[in-house]
Amino acid sequence: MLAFLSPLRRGALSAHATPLAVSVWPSRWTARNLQTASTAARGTFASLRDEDLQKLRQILGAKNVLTPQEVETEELARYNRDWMGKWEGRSAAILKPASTEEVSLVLKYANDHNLAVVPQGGNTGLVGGSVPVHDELVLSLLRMNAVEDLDQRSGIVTVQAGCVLENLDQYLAQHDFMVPLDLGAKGTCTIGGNAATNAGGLRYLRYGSLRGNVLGVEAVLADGQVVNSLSALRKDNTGYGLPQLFIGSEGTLGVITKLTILCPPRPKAVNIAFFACADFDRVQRTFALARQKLGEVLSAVEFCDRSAIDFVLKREAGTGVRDPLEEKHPFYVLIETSGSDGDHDEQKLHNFLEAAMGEESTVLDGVVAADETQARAIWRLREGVSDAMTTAGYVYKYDVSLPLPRMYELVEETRARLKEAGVEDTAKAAGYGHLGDANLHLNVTSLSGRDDKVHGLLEPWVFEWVSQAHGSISAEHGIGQCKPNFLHLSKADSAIQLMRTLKSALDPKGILNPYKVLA
Ligand code: FAD
Ligand code: 2HG
Ligand code: ZN
Repeated sequence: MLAFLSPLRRGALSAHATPLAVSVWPSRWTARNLQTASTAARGTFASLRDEDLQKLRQILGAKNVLTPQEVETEELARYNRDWMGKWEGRSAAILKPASTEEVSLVLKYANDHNLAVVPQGGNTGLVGGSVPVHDELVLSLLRMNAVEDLDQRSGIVTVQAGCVLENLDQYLAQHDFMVPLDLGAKGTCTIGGNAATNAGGLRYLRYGSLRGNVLGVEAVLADGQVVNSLSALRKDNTGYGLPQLFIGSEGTLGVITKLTILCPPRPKAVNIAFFACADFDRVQRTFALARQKLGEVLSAVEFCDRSAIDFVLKREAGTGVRDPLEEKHPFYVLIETSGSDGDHDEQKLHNFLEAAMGEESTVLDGVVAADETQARAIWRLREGVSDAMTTAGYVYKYDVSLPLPRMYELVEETRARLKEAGVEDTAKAAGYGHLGDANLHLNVTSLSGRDDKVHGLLEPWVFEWVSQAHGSISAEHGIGQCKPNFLHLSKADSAIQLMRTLKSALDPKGILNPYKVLA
């Protein structure tokens, strides 16, 4: 960590940072918050019968099959309700396999008997993809959580799908490697869920997409067939790239049971800095300058507006997380560098700061973390926004890619729209996200709970706005049950048609995660 960086102040952050991971299951669910049921009518799937239950218990062992009749409501809710408390299904049974073979037997049985199944990892998804819409069986991968192998030379790890991201990262840390992915839900989400959603996260700028880092996938198809595409090779052009089929497919094409991932060496020197900017133009210029001056050591560039920070400060009041800067500012940029040589990285950061605060004048104020506690507290300001805006009321979340210069326009226009409709006092909009990837998270929290008027103001307007700006209506969270009706705004009809062809080839009866992605 940097010891001192003139002319920035340092050390203003609390020494009592809270842990980063969203590892505690939230208890904020109320019926008031639940979304009206999905518009998708129940498919012509069979309903679970006693003899099905008996067979599933034979396969998995009695205690690994939970039914509503036998389990506490709250225990069941963990599988039936999404993390935000927006969508809730009524699963006929929760199934907990411990091996690929058990997944295969369960799916074969479900397919033969026309029972619909929702694959589930940590259930932290933000588009309702991980919970049943009606009475689908939930197939929880959480018991399949072992790290099977790590090649210490190449950094290629073989891991079961239900391994929690943070646990995998901690395992790799013991061997000086890291997962090329980090996100606020790391304490709960699973690596299989991450691959199934092609999660982006906080280090995408440096390490790129899981589509590049996942080398191989073992998956079970709807009919129980196990597809072994578990390559541990960096280069392999033997025909179609089958692992890619499953990455980002949100559980609709197969159940991922194992993965091989290329992991980078853990950086020895990490620096975190937090800057204030006067406007979004300067935010962009700070990013451009960071790329220029920090080059290969730049590992994350995130941003938040003041409204987002206010939500975090309110939520974290009393935990020790506080505003590290003396004055309030309209925008904040978080910059992380990671490298192998601390002196070299510090020099680069110093050069960047001189330019940003001197000749280029892109930042107004800032701090550089002096130790790991301060670094965590700075990260908390950014990672805490999602949770803070979710717990403050009923949240409408939009996760979009846009051309960088237009990214914040959407937030401004949203605010203007809410104001014009006279709801700006109760519907609060904030913009934050992965600046380095031009990925905006627009969150609108209705402080008084679910509000159909606000919903009507936001949708389809936001999606259409993004489409007209040549952006994507889902940068990283996926489509789930939330956005199938808007998919056409970001995908050509011909592409959607090919997706349907793939779906019916791999899952002809449509038992895997019905009502999701393709409606
Ligand atoms: P789940 O939520 O259980 O499932 C997600 C989808 O994947 C579902 O469609 C499910 O059917 C499918 N699925 C799960 N496991 C499997 C499997 N083994 N095989 C096949 N399909 C499967 N996302 C980002 O991209 N970037 C972020 O920065 C980010 N930050 C977040 C911060 C917070 C606080 C929260 C709550 C969420 C965040 N997310 C983020 C969203 C979420 O964490 C990711 O989508 C994550 O990858 C989901 O993993 P999971 O194990 O919880 O999957
Ligand atoms: C993040 O980057 C996550 O913090 C969550 O992707 C974003 O909750 C959201 O809208
Ligand atoms: Zn994100």
